[in-house]
Amino acid sequence: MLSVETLADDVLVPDYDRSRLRARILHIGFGAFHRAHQAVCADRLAREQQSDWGYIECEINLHSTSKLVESLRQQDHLYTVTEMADSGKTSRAVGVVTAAVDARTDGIEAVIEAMCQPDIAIVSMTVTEKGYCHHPATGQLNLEHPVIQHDIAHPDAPHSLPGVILAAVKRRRDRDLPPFSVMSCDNMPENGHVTRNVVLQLAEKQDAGLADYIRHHLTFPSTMVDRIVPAMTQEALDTLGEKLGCYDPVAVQCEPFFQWVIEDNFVNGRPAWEKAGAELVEDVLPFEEMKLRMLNGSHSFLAYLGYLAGYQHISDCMEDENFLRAARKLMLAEQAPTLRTQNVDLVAYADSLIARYQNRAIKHRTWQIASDGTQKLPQRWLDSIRWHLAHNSRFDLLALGVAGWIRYVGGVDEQGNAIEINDPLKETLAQRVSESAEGEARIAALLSLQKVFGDDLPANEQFTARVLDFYQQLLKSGAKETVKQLIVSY
Ligand code: NAI
Ligand code: CS2
Repeated sequence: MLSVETLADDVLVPDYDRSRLRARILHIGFGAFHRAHQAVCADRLAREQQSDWGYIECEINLHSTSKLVESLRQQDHLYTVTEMADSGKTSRAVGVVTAAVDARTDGIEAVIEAMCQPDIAIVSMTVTEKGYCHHPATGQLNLEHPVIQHDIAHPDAPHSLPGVILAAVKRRRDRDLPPFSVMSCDNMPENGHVTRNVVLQLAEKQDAGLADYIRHHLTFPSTMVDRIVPAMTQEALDTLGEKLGCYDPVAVQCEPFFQWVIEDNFVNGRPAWEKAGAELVEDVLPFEEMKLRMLNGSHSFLAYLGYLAGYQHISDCMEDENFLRAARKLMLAEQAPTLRTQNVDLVAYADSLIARYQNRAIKHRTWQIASDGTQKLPQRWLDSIRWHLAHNSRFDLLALGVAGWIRYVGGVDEQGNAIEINDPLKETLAQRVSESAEGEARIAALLSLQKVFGDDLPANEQFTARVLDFYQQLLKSGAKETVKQLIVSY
């Protein structure tokens, strides 16, 4: 357990008066990313700007087995973040969390009540793409989703993110409390619009008056978030404990890089995030698109092809010259032309991404990034593919990515070992794989997943033929050779 007294001397500890903090932000999803990103920003503000913006951390995921909230409470809501560079490591204990609630142990009612504390001005979240219960291809709420069906029937005891937000908004309205802003920090294009959409669509099913209130009183600022934060392993926690001077079960490790672009649209105040490295802008979309397509798009490419090639981590992929060149080419030749970004040097951006991927001090598993592909592919690859089809331009690396994903969700690697597929549509994927013959039929079975590929892409022969070509090559020559053959002639 972490305690300030036993922390090593080189760990930065909160030097501000923690009792001055007011819990004004409630965050849903106490995952690795939030701990290393938004919470660190608030910690810097408290330390350097005497900010009093504190956090209540909440978990609403009833299927999780995580004991993080329990551990956090046991250590006075303190935990450490360690920035890892090839040149060295720096650790800090984050002190801005004032309380934590877990719906599994405390009940969802405790979460809703926490959201109704009068001081709460912002509800933010990192719940992964699937937490929004939307159709990834359209951004619309998935009304057939079991938790959404549950929340339509039980609005006062919700299980989903949109349901929990609605229950809190309703209660605050009925108690005449000021509204809060709702800020998504997940990797989705226009994440604020997606959140607003799912919340409003659920409200329409529950209480049209509430939907109207939300339209008039709440805002849903969009954000672009960036910092590579790999999932912790037991081994990483143990090794880190030696450096920290005590074992911290809530610890995270991350790269030194930090970027946060926020749409400046808050109804009830906000911290001065710009004083701790964030950018407040009118329109986040160009930033989100650039990051999602160039960073996340190349990440997913490396995840599927790299995993198949036997590379465990992103930094291992970077040691294969063909993979490095393929990732950079994908960014610059196939993603950059599709962007609306202005006044950004995209070549410099691509080079900075490659340098970040080469950081061997962080162990970012290809398997981790490969998870939830059905939720990630539309914004990372498929919109760009549509752009190329409309402009009649080359999209070979994107098509190879899709072929790699299909090969990956086939569930067996190039050595014949089972792949552990992690995806909310896992059963559907497995069924389509088992009911289709290897080759053309497999491609057709997976590309016809309308929730992911829409109606247009499966019907486009140029697209399906390209994917099939690469898929056959992957079966014949394997991922390493296929990437090599494509990149040497590109
Ligand atoms: P994590 O696995 O450590 O945490 C995921 C969090 O989401 C947990 O709190 C979990 O309980 C919650 N969650 C999962 N499914 C949910 C559901 N259906 N309903 C409600 N809550 C649910 O993952 P991590 O690393 O914190 O990443 C979370 C998200 O943050 C990513 O999906 C991405 O959108 C964003 N992000 C992550 C980065 C990273 O490098 N890890 C960087 C940039 C953004
Ligand atoms: C990764 C991202 O897991 C993934 O899908 O591509 O989480 C990536 O690490 C972050 O977006 C970097 O900011």
